[in-house]
Amino acid sequence: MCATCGCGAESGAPGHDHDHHHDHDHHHDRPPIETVLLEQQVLAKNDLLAAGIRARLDDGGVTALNLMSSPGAGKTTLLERTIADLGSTIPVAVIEGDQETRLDAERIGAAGCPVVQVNTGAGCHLDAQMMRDALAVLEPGAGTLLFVENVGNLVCPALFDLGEHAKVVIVSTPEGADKPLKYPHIFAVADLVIVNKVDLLPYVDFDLESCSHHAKSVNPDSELIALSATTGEGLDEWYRWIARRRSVSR
Ligand SMILES: Nc1nc2c(ncn2[C@@H]2O[C@H](COP(=O)(O)OP(=O)(O)OP(=O)(O)O)[C@@H](O)[C@H]2O)c(=O)[nH]1
Ligand SMILES: [Mg+2]
Repeated sequence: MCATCGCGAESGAPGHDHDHHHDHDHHHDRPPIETVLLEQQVLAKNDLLAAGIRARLDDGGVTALNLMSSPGAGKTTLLERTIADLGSTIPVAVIEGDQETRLDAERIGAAGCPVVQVNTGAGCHLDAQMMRDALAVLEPGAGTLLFVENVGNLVCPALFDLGEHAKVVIVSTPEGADKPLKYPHIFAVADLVIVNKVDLLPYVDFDLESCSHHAKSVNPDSELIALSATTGEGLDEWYRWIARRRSVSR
C-alpha cells in the first residue's frame, strides 16, 4: 500500500512512483516516525515541483483548473459541454487522469480539443510529476484554458498540488448532500464547489441548501455553483467564474 496517500497502490506501481525506497513498517525495526517523515518528504517534493509548474504556466499565460470528484459525478460531461460552448473563442486543452483506458480522452478529442491521457495504474490521483510529463506533450500555448480531470476519487487528489491555479470539486445530486462533511479534506482545498445534475433534484433526496451549508462549514472561502452539465442550467455562472479566474491569473 502507498504510505503517502494510503490508496492501495504498490510501491513502484505504474504512475505511482512516490520514491518509495522504504520498506513497510512492522516487518522491519523502523520506528513509525520515519514513515511520517517520508510522507512529508514526498509531499514536499510534489509541492516544489508544483510550484515550478505554476510559475511556468504563469509565464506562458496558461490558466489551469483541476477538476476533482467521485467517479461519475460528471467531470467529463461538464468538460465536453464547456469545450462546445467556449472552445471557439478560447483555446482549451485537457489533461485526463484515469487509472485505465483512454475513454475520457477519446470523448474530449471528439469534442475537438487537444488532450493527453495519463493512466495512473493502481494510483488513485494525479501528482505534479504526471502533470509535468503531460504538459511536455501537450505544450499549451499562451492564453490556453487548461483543464485537468483528476482520477475519480474524493480522497487522495486533495493532497497533491498539480501547479494548477484553482481546484474545483464536483459533487452530483445522487451522491447526497453530506459529502462535504464526509470528505472534508478535498472540500477544504476547493476554490469552487459545483453541484452537478440539478436536473435530477425532483427524483433524488438532495438538499441543496444543506450541501451549501456543509461546504461553507468546511471551507468558508469556497464558492458554490449548482448546474446541470446535460441540460445546461447554471452553466452561465460557471463560465463567468472561469472568466474571473482567467483574468486573475493573467
Ligand atoms: N442527469 C444528469 N446526468 C449527468 C449529468 N452530468 C453527467 N451525467 C451523467 O453521469 C454519468 C457520468 O458522467 P461522466 O461525465 O462520465 O462522469 P466523470 O466524473 O467524468 O466520471 P469518471 O471520469 O469515471 O470519474 C454519465 O452517464 C453522464 O451522462 C447531469 O448534469 N445530469
Ligand atoms: Mg471522466
